[in-house]
Amino acid sequence: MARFKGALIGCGFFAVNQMHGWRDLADVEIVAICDRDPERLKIVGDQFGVARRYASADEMFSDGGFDFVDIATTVGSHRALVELAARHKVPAICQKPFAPTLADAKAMVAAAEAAGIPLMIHENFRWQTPILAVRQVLDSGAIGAPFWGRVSFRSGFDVFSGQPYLAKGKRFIIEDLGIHSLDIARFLFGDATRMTARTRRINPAIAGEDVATMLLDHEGGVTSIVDVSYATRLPEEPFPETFVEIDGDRGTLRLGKDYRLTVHSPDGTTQSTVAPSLLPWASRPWHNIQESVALIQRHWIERLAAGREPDTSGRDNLKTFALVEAAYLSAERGETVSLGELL
Ligand code: NAD
Ligand code: 89V
Repeated sequence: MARFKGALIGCGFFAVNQMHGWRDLADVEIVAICDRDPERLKIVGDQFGVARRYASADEMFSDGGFDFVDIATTVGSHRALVELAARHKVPAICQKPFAPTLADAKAMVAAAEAAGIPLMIHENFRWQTPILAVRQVLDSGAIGAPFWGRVSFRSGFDVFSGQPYLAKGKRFIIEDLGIHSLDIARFLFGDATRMTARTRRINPAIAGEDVATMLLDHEGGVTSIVDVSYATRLPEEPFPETFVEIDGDRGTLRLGKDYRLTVHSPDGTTQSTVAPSLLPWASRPWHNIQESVALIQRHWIERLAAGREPDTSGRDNLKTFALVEAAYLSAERGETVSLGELL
């Protein structure tokens, strides 16, 4: 029998990856699923053989019988569902983006803390194999102390066909994708203190910004650039690869196309490929993201078993989400925003 029984709310486009990830974990069984759309409930329930199916999260929680809940709905429902989990004292994972506003996100963290339940934000990009490889180089000291970095995601990939809601929101790329890149910047360079951002909308068919350029000051003295675009047409489409450049006081690191990692220092220059594995259920080009879903879910179970806070807990992710808010504020005002004003 599985040691951890889980429930999942939101059986949409991305949840299928999460269901695959759970199925691969020997200690876990998803015993109940919920979606207000009967078609999605049937598709996912049939594909993964889940008998308990609910149109209402309230009813699912009232019936209970699970040790954690995985919330895979879009942002508008995150606060209500995390608060529902907290009322039932059920540990919760919530997809990014955390919440519609920072005030909502803070309320969610407070609700989880008051209920004494762990809350993890499904911020999976820092769990990508190439990003973990970059972090390993930094930790090894090979390039010395970093003083400058760039986290870059520039693409012309049509994300709107799979996720049509992305074309409709007033906020787009920073809230949806930049949030991952900002979290990677925190993961590699530490927490940020100040943000300066500029945004553009190039695609006239969408409501939000599809280009953002952000300058961050980090606590340890690193200056970083986080730049994201869905309006960039390149000869070879890199979706969904994140490129990273880091200059340290001993050398440099570059993560480029096709997961090529170059590390240069007085010890020499090494080149390697730090590609993700193609899991049996994954498909290119999404496999990098899909593998990171499996890895973050394994991390959740390990920390749940150990009674320890996950790395991307709600408390931690407030600092990533504050960077999103700061970027929008900075772009709107044309000013630098101090994170201290928000947290
Ligand atoms: P989607 O619209 O395809 O799926 C969401 C599902 O949730 C829908 O089937 C909808 O009916 C259901 N739902 C919404 N509110 C509900 C409620 N209150 N009760 C029950 N069911 C409800 O969306 P998606 O593309 O799967 O995205 C879901 C979330 O995953 C978003 O927050 C998105 O940003 C995130 N996402 C994360 C990654 C990642 O790499 N971490 C990638 C893609 C999407
Ligand atoms: O990862 C995500 O959150 C996705 C995508 C890569 C398409 O931006 O929404």
